[in-house]
Amino acid sequence: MHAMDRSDNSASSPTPRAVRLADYRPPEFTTEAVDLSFEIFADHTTVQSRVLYNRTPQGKEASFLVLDAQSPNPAGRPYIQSILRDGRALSPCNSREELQKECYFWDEQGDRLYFLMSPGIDSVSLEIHTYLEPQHNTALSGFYRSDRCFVTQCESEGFRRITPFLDRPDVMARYRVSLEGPLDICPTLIANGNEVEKQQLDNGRHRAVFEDPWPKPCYLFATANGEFDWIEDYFTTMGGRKVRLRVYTDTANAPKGWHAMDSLKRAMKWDEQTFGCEYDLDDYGVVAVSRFSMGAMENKGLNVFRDSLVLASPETATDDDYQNIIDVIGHEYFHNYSGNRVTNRNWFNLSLKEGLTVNREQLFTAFTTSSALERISAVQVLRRAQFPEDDGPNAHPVMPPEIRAVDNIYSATVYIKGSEVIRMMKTMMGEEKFIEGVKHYFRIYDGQAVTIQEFVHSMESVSGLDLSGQFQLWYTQSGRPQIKARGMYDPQRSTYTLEMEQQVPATRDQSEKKSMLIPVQTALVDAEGKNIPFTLKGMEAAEERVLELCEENQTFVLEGVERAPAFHSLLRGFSSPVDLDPGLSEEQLHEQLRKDSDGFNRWDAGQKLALREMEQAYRQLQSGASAAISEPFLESLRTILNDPQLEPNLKAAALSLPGINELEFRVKPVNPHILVQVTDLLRGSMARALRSAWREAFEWARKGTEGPYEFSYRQTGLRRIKRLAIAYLTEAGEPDDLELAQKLYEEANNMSDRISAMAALTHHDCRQQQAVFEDFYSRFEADSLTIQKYFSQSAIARGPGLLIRLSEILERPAFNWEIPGHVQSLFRGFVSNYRHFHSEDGSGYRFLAEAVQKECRINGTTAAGLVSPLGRWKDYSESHAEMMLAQLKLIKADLEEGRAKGTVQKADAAPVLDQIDRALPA
Ligand code: HT7
Ligand code: ZN
Repeated sequence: MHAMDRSDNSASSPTPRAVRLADYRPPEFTTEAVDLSFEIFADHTTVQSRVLYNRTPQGKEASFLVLDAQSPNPAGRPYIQSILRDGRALSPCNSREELQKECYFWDEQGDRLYFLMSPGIDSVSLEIHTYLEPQHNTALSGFYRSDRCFVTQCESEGFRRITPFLDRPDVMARYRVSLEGPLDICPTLIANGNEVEKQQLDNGRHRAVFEDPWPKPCYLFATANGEFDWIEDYFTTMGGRKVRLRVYTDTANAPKGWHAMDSLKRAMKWDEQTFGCEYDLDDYGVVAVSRFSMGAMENKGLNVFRDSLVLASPETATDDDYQNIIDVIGHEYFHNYSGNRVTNRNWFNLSLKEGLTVNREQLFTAFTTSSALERISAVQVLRRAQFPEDDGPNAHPVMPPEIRAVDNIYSATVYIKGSEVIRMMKTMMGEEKFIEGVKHYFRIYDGQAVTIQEFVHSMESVSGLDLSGQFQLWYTQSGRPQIKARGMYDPQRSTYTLEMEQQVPATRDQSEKKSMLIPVQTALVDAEGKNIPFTLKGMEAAEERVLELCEENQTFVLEGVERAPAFHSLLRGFSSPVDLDPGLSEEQLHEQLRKDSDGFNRWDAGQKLALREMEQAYRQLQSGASAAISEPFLESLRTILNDPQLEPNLKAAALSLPGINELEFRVKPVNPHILVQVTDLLRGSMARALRSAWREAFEWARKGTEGPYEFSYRQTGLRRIKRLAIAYLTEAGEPDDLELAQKLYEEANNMSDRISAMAALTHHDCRQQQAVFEDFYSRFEADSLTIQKYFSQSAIARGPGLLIRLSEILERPAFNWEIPGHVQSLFRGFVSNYRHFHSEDGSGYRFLAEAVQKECRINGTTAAGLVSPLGRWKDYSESHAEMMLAQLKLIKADLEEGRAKGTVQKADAAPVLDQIDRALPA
């Protein structure tokens, strides 16, 4: 977001203007070394930065040195206290035109700080003193207070809120950081790199100095200071370096960090063995804090995490929490190469580090669970989080061509679809070449800030593939191809002709689309579930091949097909992020569900059948007819549930229904009331028809998990079955079943079972529900992390009176609007609750809009994460659409007024207004 003119971002236009990738220019000035001194006090912190800036060849003509500078203080003392230029104090002036060598101009609306640089002056040394109020920095960007510690979050543009600087990832420097603070409230002082000095001072203060030998962009700078507990362990790298590992927590929770510690050691080993990546410092710190806007941050050698992604004990964390910790600890660790050693040149290329790191994380997850389960879970997330982006106002390519609010590019498209694009490369070149390509990329671009092009070139150079032309569209074209297939067997010729058609629908950001290169992993399967070998264009016979669909209509003739396939199995393992109509009959899909040798496609056949049932029911109800779920579909589910061979995690996945957005996509404009009826119908039918099977499954899973809690693949799978079973058993609200759920809660020795019971009971207004929820609240009221589960389980309740109940929860002392996890757990649960969020009187929309307005005055990143469901108003039937749109307009008007009055910070309003402006009619 730099080297591009933002001078027309004024107070009268609170919505930021776009900056464009096409306008990117390399920096005109740079620096090699940054010297920072923090002086921490209970109610404020001062920072002194000393930097020598040098002209670059691109800055030959530049008349100004322009630094990024944004005040983090909502009110109170000025951010910039004083500036010395080459040792001489400067005074402020009022415009760029007035600038002299002896003064500086701070354009506070544009967040830029100007210095005059006459021709012939090629370097300047600046010493800048800033004043910070971390306890008031609720945006949690820059240097802020989280409970008993002071911590930083600099990605993507937080460093400018600590000190004015060239806050862009292509300026990389070495950091020396001095930290001084009071021993009582900051007994621990840490920053990236190695501690090189430590000393006790007078007045109960102490000081520590850190040097990071690795040049880094400022978004990777971190410091954490406060009252920490920690656990410690060591990892010896493949090169023999002994690395001290520490997990810091800001409460008395240190023992809950051991699962994170184990996960870290596994990730370090795995990255050495898989990609040859060896850790490169003597220390690695993971700091868990309660206040954090996103999941975690990969600062060099000093990661900062939201507490939920570090702390775990059987009593407070579910199996999903345990798995998330493995995944995110891995993700942040893998950034040490994909992001830190090789970083992105600008934020348009964010997917360079995030897509690749998600991809590496997914490989690690598969290693810690199973390939089939990992793939199913990844595609569930893609379909539920990324596909709606394609279909809505936030549609953008993996490499966005413009950015209005940088917070909004941390999207499912950049992260998850970015990973899918890399996965397609792997599918086409094979695993061995893929690993070689990634290693080559790390080696060639080590220490540099590069673009997606450089990654793609690395993959081309090892594989010989041409990824430059049509394949490149995966980075520049938004949206998702729709594929239709048709297969015909010719027994005379022993050929199977596959006709495929692709169409890329227009998205809100791009109307014209080109055909894409789509790798379709293909097999032909016989009635026994065996792959039938085939040849293609004279190549050797194979049981499975990647067909490259490039044209709008393309025919593939598979030869040497010795027997008639029962069905074709396309897009195996979900080889491309597309929508596929495989052109199979219902019977064939049932057969595929039972027999496909590809675990992913077996699962997906079930999803396709479920969607057909749901769509059919929707259309029937829409036309005023009654609807029912078909017996063959329920029979298939029964077979799955009773299958003693099926691994429990995969069984649970096969019994899980597609996300509601997948149905929405097919029936737009959506009547949410009918959607609720469809989901009620499906759940009710599955509960009734499979009742005895659910009972047996519950008992079987209960027995299989008796004894002490174990976070193992098997046990996790069994608890997933237990969770589904208790939900379906209690569906009708029969007293005996509600008792069973209460018993599950009361006898549980782990949080997963407790949550399963709560998720089942939350919908029923009964004494069992009251007992369980009251017990949970009183146990965890004072535990800011665990109580979030109470908020989310309360918010998903289907019964009446929900808004009164949630409003009452929002008033309780346990709920804190300043903790993003609190806000997200309650409101994310609420927007998934269609009955109430889309209630006919619009009260659900109002409830959310009021929360967005409130949160925008606290933390804009969190507020922006809440607003997107309203932004999809166009997808809904007229009366709902109007009410949603009205709320968007109200939020916008309120924020503009807040900006004008100074009650809403510009940085907080920007990501919300950006989302609203995209969503409003042109
Ligand atoms: N790279 C990290 C991004 C991140 C972030 C961005 C904006 C605002 C707050 C943030 N906290 C962390 C997360 C990651 O590892 O992908
Ligand atoms: Zn990341």
